[in-house]
Amino acid sequence: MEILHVSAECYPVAKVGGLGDVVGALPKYQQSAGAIAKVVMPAYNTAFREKHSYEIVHQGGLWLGHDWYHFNVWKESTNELGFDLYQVDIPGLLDTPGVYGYPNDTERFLAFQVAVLDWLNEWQHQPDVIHCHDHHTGMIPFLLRFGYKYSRLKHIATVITIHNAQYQGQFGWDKLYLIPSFDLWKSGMLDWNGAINPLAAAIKCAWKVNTVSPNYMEELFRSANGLEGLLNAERGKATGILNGIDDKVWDPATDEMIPAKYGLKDVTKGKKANKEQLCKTFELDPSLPLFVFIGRLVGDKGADLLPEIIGRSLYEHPGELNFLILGSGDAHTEWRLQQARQYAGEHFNVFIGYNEALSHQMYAGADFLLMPSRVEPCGLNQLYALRYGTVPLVRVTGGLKDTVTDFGDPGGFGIRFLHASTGDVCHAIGRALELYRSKVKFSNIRKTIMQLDHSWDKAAQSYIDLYTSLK
Ligand code: NHF
Repeated sequence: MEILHVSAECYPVAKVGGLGDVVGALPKYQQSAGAIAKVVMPAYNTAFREKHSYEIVHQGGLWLGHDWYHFNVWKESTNELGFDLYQVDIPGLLDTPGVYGYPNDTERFLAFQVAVLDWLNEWQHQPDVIHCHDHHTGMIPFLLRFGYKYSRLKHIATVITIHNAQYQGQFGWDKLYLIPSFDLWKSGMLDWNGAINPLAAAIKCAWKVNTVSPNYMEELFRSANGLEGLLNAERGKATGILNGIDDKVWDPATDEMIPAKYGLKDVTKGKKANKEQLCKTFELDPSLPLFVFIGRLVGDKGADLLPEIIGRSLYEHPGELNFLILGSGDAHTEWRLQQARQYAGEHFNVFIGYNEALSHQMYAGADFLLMPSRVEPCGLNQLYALRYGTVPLVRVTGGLKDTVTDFGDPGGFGIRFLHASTGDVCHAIGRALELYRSKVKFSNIRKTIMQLDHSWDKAAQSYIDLYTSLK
């Protein structure tokens, strides 16, 4: 079985969020499970591009409305990712330093998808399954089904994975002329609530629809930013498969990015050494429990609550805990956190930006991870935290509900709360402090969580089973 993943992100080539981690890991594990898995993505102008060599495997051209673009498909030569990586280079459109956020994103990703299909149309080597990820690749199932140019490819099964239904890529009907190669009477398949909606088109046209945790799929049936009616209509082909993590990149015993590596047997000692390093760098008190938040500082993740949570917790538990935050996003939240530094003195610090090595050090050195997410389709951070013996405090939503139990329940290990509110999070922090004080219980929980298996092995097989059911 041969699978081609089509995605806007793939770690380590280009990553904005969890989508990049998934597409950088899943194909490796699918290969280990006996399938052939490849990835095709845009060729952005990134550091990765500079450092690697490529061979051109295809050259073509496409019309985007009235504009003609040349494109090349490159194959990365060293194959160091553990799978074949193809990149679509469209000079003047895709060769941007960043992934998203450009005024012509609609045009950029439409051109990317058309280039992928034009290439596949002429390639001898066609996959059995095209696995699309999120709305940036959502036009592919539509074009494969209805694009008259692509009749050679119609037999290829398509799967769309929804990583976050908040983003659907809608654009106006005035841009219909940008979409090539289909009869206008099929345009109803593109429509949802009066706009062209690539995610809706994918849900309508893909052979299977899935999302990244079973509970998030249940939530989507109830409310999916306007797509719930459609998802319910397509219920028969919808499923949820829990993401895994790359347990080779995220391995506390071998992680090159953390100062003191620790094995599964020696949680406490290794944790202490990492925490001391981290607290030294960020001028925090290493004798206190350390709570961290890692990720995008946006409303979906509940990051706007952080300044208040920190202020209130430090007031309620003076001199009893530290906070450290890593991330970037909403400018106002960034500014409020930087301001909070002034009143929280030695008990709080923040690093605004993206810093991969620091994120590893924080999982390794922290005692608790905060995830007050309003929306969390799967969440990978809680899984990284578990692997590094850091206890997650999570809102019971999406994949967080599927992966974190509460230490108050028999056999439970994390801390769960109901609402993305300061009150709920602060209450959870109070419970965390109690747990921290019960030294033996806390240490046992750490040992337990480090041994949970969240690798991709299981999910990779579930995806292969899903593809097999399509034959
Ligand atoms: O884990 C990868 C990620 C999810 O919850 C995460 C999210 C975006 O919001 O599937 O995609």
